Amino acid sequence: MKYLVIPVLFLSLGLSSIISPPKPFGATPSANQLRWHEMKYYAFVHFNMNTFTDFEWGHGTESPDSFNPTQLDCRQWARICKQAGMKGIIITAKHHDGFCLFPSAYTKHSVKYSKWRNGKGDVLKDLSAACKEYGLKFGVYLSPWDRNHPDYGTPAYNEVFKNTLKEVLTNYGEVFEVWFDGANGEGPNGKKQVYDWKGFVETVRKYQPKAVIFSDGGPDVRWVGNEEGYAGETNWNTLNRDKVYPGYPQYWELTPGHEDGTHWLPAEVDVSIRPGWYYHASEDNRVKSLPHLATIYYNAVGRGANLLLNIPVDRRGLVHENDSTQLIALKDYLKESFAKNLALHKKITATNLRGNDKKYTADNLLDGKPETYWTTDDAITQASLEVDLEKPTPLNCILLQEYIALGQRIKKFSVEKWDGTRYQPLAAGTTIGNTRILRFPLITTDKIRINIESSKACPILSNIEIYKTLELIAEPKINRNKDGLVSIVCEKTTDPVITYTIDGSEPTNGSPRYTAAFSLPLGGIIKAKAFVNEMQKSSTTISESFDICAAKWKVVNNAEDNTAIDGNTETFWINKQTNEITLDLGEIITLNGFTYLPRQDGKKNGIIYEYNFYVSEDGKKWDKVIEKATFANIINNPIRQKAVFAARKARFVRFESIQTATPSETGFTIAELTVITRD
Ligand code: FUL
Repeated sequence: MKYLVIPVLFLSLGLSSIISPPKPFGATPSANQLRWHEMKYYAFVHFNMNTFTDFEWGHGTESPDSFNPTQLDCRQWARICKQAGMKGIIITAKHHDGFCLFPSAYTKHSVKYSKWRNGKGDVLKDLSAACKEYGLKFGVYLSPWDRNHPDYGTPAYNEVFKNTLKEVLTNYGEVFEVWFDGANGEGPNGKKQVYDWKGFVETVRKYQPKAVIFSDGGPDVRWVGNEEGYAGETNWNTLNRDKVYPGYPQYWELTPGHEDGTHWLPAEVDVSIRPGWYYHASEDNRVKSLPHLATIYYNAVGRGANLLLNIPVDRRGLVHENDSTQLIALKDYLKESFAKNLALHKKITATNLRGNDKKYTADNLLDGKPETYWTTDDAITQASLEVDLEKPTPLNCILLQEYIALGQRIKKFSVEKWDGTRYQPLAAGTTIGNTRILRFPLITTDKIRINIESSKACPILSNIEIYKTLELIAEPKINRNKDGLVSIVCEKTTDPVITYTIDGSEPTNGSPRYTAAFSLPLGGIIKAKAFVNEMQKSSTTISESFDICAAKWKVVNNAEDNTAIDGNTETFWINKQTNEITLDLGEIITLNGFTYLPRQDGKKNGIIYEYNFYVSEDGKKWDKVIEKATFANIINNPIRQKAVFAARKARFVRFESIQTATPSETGFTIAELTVITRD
C-alpha cells in the first residue's frame, strides 16, 4: 500500500496550495487601526481648569492659579484604570479654555504660570510615567478651539497649534491616540479659525507615526455621533471620509457609518461615567449604575466600536471613590460574565467551507485564536453554522467576530436555538464587525445555529463565543409629577422590593418599602434601591433631588400646554411663535436659579444654547438676572443644566432663548423647567 501514500499526499498538498484566502473586500484597516481595534476599552480623563471652576466649557479668562489640585496622584488614576480592565488613558492636555496641563512654550495659560507646584508641575509627565508603570497606553486630547490664545482666529494660531502638538507628541513617550474635538461654541459673533487640518495630521504622522487620529472624520477613528454611550445597531467601519470634517453637521451619519464608505474609519464611543465630562461635586451621587455601564459596554464594544469611558478626576487630583467603585463593579461583572466560553472547543459544522480546505474549517471559530478564521467559497454570501454544545446548556449571550483585516462583509444574520424538534428564532442582527454581542433571555439548549443571511462578499468569521452572563439588577427610577407626587418604578427587574429614604441616608433592606406614590411638594433628596432574591441582592442606589413642585404654576404664554413643567422628562414644550416662556409661580418666593432639561428624544432642534433669564414680582416690571449666558456643550451632551443667580424674590420668571443649538431653526424646546430655591 505504500506506493499509494505518495500521490495522495502530493494531491492534498497541491490542493491546499490552490485554495487562496479571500481577497480583501472594500476598505480595510491599517496596522495602526488593527492595533487600536484590539484595545476595545480605555479611559478618557477630563481634568483641567474646569475641574476647579465648576464649568464644562471654560471661558479662557480663568486665572492659572485656580488650577490647584491638592493631592494629584496620576498613579492612582492608572492603578484604578488598570484594575478596571482598561487598556489606556487619554487626557485633556488642553480643553476649549486653552489652559495647558503641561508647561507649553506657546501660551501663557498653563501650569507653568500657576502656583501649583510653584509652576514646576506637569500633569502629562506624571501621567505618561504612571501609564508606563501600569502597562497602559497614553493618549492626548488637544482642543483645536481655544478661547484663550491671542492668536486664535488668525493663521498664526495654526502654527501655535502645530507647535503645541509637537510638544505633547515628543516629550512624553509613545502616544497611541490623538483626539481632535470638533466642538466650537463661538456663535455668530465669535472668532472664526480656518484650521490647518492637513498640517495637524502631518504633525501627528511625523512625530507619532503609530498613533491613530480621532475626529468626526478621523482620519483613523471617527466620532460615533453622540455622547450618550452607544454605537449604531448597524455599525459599518467604513465612511466616505473626504465628505466628513471636524464639526460635521450631519453628525447622525456617524452612528451607522457609511456602508461602502471609501475608507476604514471605525467608531469610538465617548461617554462620561457622570452626567458631565468634568468633575462637579453636585454629581457625586450621579455616577452611572452598573446596569447602565454594562448597557453602554454592550452598546459600544458589543456593536463593534471601542469604548472611551470618561472619568472626571476631582479637585484633589484623584479618581473619586464613587467612580472607582462603579468602574470596579463593571470590571467584576464583565470578568464573571465572560469567564466561561460555553462554545470553546465544542463541535461545529458549516454549510460551506472554502474549497473544502481544512485551513478554513469552522473549528477555527471555537479555537479561541483570533488569527484563525472560517470562510466560504467566493460565490457564497449566505451560510449557516451549527454549534453542538453536547448537553442542555443554560445561556443568554452570543459573541461573534468578523475577521476585519479583510474588510467588513456581513450585513444581516440571525441566531436560532434547537428546541429538541426544530430550530426556533433567538436573536438577530445586522452588522458584526470587530465584535458583536447579542443578549437574550436565559434559555437552555444543546444546539445553536447561526445564519449569515446576507453578506457583501464571502463571509469571514474568526470567532464565536457563547455565555451565561450574570443577571443585572436594574436600579429604580424616581419621578415626581407637577403636583409633587413621587413614584418609584423598577421596570426591568421582576418583582423587586424597593426601599427608599428622604433624609439623604443610604437605603437598606430595613428602610421604608415603596408601595404607593407619596407626596413631596417642597422637595428633598430621595434615595431608592431595588432588592431581589429575598432581599439578598440589591441594585445600585439611585438618588434624585427635587426643589419645590410646580403644582401652583402656570405657563403664562400658553396656559394649555404644561409639557415644560409636568415633571415628565419625555414630553417637551415647543414654541415656534416666540422665543420665550413665562411662568407664573402662583406666589412670591425667593429664587436662587433655575434648571433647564433639554428635549431627551435625541434630536437637537430648538435646544437653547444662549439665553437671558428674567424675574418679576408682578409680571409687569422685569429684571434681567442672567444676561447672554450659554449652556456649555448642551449640543453634544443634552443633560439637565443648572444656572444660579443672587437670591431674588419673584412670582414670575421668563426664560428667553437668544440662540438655539441649530441656529437656523425658529422656536425652542424645553423638556423641563424648574426653579432653585435653596443653595
Ligand atoms: C465635546 C466637548 O465640547 C466636551 O467638553 C468634551 O470634551 C467632549 C469629550 O467633547 O465635544
